[in-house]
Amino acid sequence: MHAWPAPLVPSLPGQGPALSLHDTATGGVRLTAPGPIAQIYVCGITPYDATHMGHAATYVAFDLVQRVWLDAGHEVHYVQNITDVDDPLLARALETGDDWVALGDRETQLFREDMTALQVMPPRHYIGAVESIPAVIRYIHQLQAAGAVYDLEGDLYFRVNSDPGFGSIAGLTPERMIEIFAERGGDPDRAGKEHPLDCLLWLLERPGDPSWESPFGRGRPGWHIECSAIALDHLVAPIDVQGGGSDLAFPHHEMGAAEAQVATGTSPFARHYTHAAMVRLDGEKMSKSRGNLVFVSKLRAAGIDSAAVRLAILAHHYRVDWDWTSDGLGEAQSRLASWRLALQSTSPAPADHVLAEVRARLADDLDAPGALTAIDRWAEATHARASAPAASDEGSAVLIRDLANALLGVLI
Ligand code: 5CA
Ligand code: ZN
Repeated sequence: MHAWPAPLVPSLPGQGPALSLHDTATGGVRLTAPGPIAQIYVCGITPYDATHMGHAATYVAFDLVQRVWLDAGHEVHYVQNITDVDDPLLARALETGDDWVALGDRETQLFREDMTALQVMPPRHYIGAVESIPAVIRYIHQLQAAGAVYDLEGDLYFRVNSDPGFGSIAGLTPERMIEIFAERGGDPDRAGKEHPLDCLLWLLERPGDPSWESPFGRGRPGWHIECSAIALDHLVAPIDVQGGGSDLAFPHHEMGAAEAQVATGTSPFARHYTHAAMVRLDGEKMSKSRGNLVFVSKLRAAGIDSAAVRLAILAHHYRVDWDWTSDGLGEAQSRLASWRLALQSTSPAPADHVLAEVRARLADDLDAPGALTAIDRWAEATHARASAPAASDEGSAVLIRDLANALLGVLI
């Protein structure tokens, strides 16, 4: 699939520091240590509805990872999937009478437009589940060769315990794993499974469902193997970061990593498993299944500046759950107006230390709120000069504009 156009990223003087990032598996913040090429895989959308603020916040968080790495001098290989065939997409198409392909194409295109408006840098490879079926088949063969697969009435299951590391990412008790697996698309109670947590690799054709030819019979891939196969097909394990929202830590990332580790014999699959917090509306997780959604495209259609939407997201640390509110958007709009006014000042305050501060804040586990505060202070100092003009520092306004754009993706 094609991704979306890359925003222009201005170059900044010097180089940023190495990025420290939270890792769910170890429960702490650690330095990322990519080679010249940093490798990241971030789980993409299931395109049965438009991009909501929760999706936007997750992709903005990982966009910061890409921007900080680029600023630190790395080349970044970023891969993202589109779950363009899966139960929720097929169910929605059935409900609305849409063709499931047309529905997926339409929502994926809207997502591209939303990401473009939000200045999210595109992945280098943007890969659909359907187009990755040959890769899925290859990795299922590798899992079979490792003795990690069994057949249940034509469906193929992965033995999660064939990976000795299974369970070490989310760190849940067996009871919690089974509970959450059932809530998030799993089938712990299916009769005949060797272990309740074993997960589907290949689902034999069901009447009315789309299906593809394979050596295992006509059918379609399971969810977790889709992401493992796409990641392994375009990146080299171990990758630096596996990312997504916190709702993916278990079972998706746990099971996907186990599959990748058994298929390649390389462990870990990722050095960091990093998860963005959940965005809520009125205290409830924003989710397509609940329907409590604020769409990026609706805000755009209402004429809201996407830079303000991005600032409203960045005002929250990516690891703290938060509520989307119109007050929060209003604050972001005021902040943007204040920054824009300061940029037009005839005597902007000095800015060299702001670059160092924004870099330091972002490199410290993506402290975007701290980075915004550093620019706020510069804007306040500039506003204060308006009443008591000081020697002008014209280059500083250009530097602020460029660093807000390059590091935060905010077009002032
Ligand atoms: N296609 C799968 C991943 S392979 C999927 O989870 N799709 S999704 O459309 O449901 O979600 C896309 C991304 O947005 C995922 O990383 C998910 O964790 C994240 N996400 C979903 N809801 C929220 C929310 N309310 N807040 C923050 N992130 C969210
Ligand atoms: Zn995924």
